Amino acid sequence: MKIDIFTLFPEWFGWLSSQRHVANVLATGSTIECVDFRRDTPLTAGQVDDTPFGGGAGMVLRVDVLEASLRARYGVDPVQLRERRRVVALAPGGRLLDEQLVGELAAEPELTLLCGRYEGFDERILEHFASDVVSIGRYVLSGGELAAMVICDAVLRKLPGALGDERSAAEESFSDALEGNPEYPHYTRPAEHRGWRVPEVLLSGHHERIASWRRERSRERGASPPGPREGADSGDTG
Ligand code: 6GU
Repeated sequence: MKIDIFTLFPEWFGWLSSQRHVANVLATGSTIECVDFRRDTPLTAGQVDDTPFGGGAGMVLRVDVLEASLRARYGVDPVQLRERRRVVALAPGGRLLDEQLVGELAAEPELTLLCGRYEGFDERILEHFASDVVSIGRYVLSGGELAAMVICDAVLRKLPGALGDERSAAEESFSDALEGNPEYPHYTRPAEHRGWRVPEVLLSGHHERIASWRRERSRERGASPPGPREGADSGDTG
């Protein structure tokens, strides 16, 4: 998979590329390349943003700047680009990233991620250049870079060679093998710590019982997602 990331902070992605499972995938021929869209701006002094029409706080990324950068990279009108490859703009109000979307993106041979900053993108970028607008949750980050890294992490670990043990991806949370449910609980040695015992079935060596116990726990977790931990301070002072 070839991932291009349009960002004002290309150096941040060096850290991502050095992480073990990402590095493993990059060693198999996948790439993460960053395009600093300040480099291709047609404006003076590296300007990429401007004040919003209608007034208000913050700055907005300009459509002409993104167009120049996409054209310089791909040599085509960016309006046509999204017919050839997914062009994903990262914005807090977009489609929520989930395992389904991660799977869709992981199936693409090439991806383009657009990272906004400031108050966000001029709407015409989303309307005319992006194939998808994606959010990683209903809260506001200072820019799309961390969201782009989340997407890269989640997508690349799906690819062959990312994980040491290929089985780890098959039965992980939200996989088809677990009917889309979260993963079952894991335990390791010691079998008892401060009186907290590992469930007996896991020590039984009985593979079918273990498998069915795990399926049940996974289903339970899917049916009732966690709230605050029992006994933990909720921070609610009433
Ligand atoms: Cl994709 N961008 C920004 N700026 N904030 C976010 C987000 C994206 N997803 C959640 N919050």
